[in-house]
Amino acid sequence: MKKIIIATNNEGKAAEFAELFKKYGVEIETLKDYPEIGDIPENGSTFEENAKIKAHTITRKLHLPALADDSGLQVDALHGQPGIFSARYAGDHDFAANNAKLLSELGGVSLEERTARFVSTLVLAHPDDESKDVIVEGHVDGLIATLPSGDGGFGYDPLFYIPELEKTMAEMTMNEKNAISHRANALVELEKNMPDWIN
Ligand code: ITT
Repeated sequence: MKKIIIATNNEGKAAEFAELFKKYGVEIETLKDYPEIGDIPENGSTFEENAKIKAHTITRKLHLPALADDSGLQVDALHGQPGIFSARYAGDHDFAANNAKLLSELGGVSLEERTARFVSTLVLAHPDDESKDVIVEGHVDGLIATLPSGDGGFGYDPLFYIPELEKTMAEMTMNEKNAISHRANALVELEKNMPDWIN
């Protein structure tokens, strides 16, 4: 069976990728299966740079295909913040604190002006040749709600409201989220650009 290492420690992302890859019969492993790799410093200045850092840390150490996602929330009223700092906006991977800070920064901003998008940049990295990497991006538009709602998903999902579905992402099942999410949309782009070397 084909195996791809997903360059993530985020269990929410890993669960979504496992579901999204089911139909390919691809075996998924994550950084949790390779504790010797340790923390990867994400010191790039764009989603793409950070995704490359994560993917290449794995390919250089393991010489296996690696897929990295660098993602985040861009809020228009905050000039695109938290952006690449989404995971550590208030506290490192402290989702409750990050959501509380977002609500406080948006205090007094009307619902119509709370437009935002989730962005996901994926890098599928060749085991030994970085020139053969595939880089794609996906996004999903929504609004930042005034109160958190729902307990599914992770991160900013309880505040990310999709008007067409009248739900926050945390109120969706994983299948509903995977039908519209930034990561799923990026994966559709990856499918269109799947490299021959993957076989
Ligand atoms: P890895 O680097 O180990 O993959 P991470 O959580 O640090 O995990 P990122 O550096 O890409 O991942 O940061 C993404 C942050 O953006 C994530 O921690 C959330 O705060 C937010 N985010 C990304 N996708 C999201 C989603 O689908 N739902 C809610 N929040 C999301």
